Amino acid sequence: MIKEVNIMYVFYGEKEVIDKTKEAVEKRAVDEIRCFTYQKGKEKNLLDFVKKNEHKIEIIAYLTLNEKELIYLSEEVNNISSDIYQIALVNDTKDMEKDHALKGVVKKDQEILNTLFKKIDTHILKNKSEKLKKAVCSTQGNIAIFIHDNPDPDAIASAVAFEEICDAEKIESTIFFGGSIGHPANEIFLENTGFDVKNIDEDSVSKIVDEYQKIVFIDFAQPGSNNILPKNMEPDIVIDHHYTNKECGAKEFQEIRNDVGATSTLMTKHLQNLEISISPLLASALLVGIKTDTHDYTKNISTADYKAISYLSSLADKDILDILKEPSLYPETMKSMGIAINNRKIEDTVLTAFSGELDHRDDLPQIADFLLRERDILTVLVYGIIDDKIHMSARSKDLLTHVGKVMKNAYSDIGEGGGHTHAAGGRVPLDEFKDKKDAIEKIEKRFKDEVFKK
Ligand SMILES: [Mn+2]
Repeated sequence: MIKEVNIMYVFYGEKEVIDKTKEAVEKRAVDEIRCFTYQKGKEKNLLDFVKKNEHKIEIIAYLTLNEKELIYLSEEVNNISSDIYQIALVNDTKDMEKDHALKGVVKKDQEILNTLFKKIDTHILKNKSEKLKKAVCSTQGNIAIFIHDNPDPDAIASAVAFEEICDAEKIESTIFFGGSIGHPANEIFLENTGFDVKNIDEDSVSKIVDEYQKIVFIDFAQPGSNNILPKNMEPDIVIDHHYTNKECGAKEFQEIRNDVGATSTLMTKHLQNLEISISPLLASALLVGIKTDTHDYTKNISTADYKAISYLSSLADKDILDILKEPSLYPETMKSMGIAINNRKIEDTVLTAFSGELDHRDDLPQIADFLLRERDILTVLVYGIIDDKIHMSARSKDLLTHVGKVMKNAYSDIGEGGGHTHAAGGRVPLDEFKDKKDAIEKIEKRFKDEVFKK
């Protein structure tokens, strides 16, 4: 198992500080937090704990201890292991800075917790990158980097960033994914970047797992769901930003941070910490990764993402970025868009449009996004025929309309419908209707009835 990051708090009295600290630390990038009440005369218990768990403890933060206790404990801990990062809240930093055992001191009456955590964060992130490098370096062969099925710019750019770390350490690596490339925008991203990622089928997975010495998961953590790997696969390294309550069982290194918007943010930080240069192409690709995963910087975006964006912006190439940001559209998508524009019907702020027979299901959201840009339009439904079904995509910027609920209420009795507040989808089998004309009428009526019901 990998060495855990533990923060151990030694505290003494002042309950309010402790509660606040616990709250703040829970949002942090630490895997485990232990809190200890310091009691006078019981120092030995604490030190025994440190001795026993020495290999697991990375950080000790001392809160609300007096200076004498602090100096004594930090020196004793330092004797046990000088690798433990010790940090303390103190009344006066001047006296404490002389002390060698403490690596960081923060004056108590300053913006205490923020400063304390900034120091802890910096330490954790730097250390994380070093640990990642070690896990890469110790490879006795090749590394297989897996990304999820139908990979998006975030997964692709992050995997390429991981490859850069392998290259820097002269370790051979290959990027693999299953399924298809899916969304046309992702296919175009791949074409335009020219990144080398290999599409594989299930039959070749076991061969790859045998041949490669280390297995890396990028932008996903659970084998067997939305990726080509078998459920029982144990990865060596995992880097992801999706929330999970399951243990992914990484053997050497794992970083699962759902407090950031994209894996690209995590990879940018690692490249930065390890002083690996980022090419204009990769910087542009990582920027697009953050942009798409945060829905144009509106969803789950954090300070860490903004920091990565500002770092990458100075390295990216404007022309490449323009191409990657606004990927060109397929001729078939343009054709369907034209049909939808001609067929659009507007009632109040609601636009509905039939886009004919479609080649790709993924055309619909792109057409819906485009139609939502028409002046005075707040809600859009676009639908088209693929094989024996009507597929639909809906969008809304009307604050009173939850378009996911609209789709669910309008269609779940004859097909499927659902989604989020602003974006949703659905499908209904064609044989629910008499003919195409009947289908068009009923699909639109059901949608409008639901939207106007509010
Ligand atoms: Mn992602």
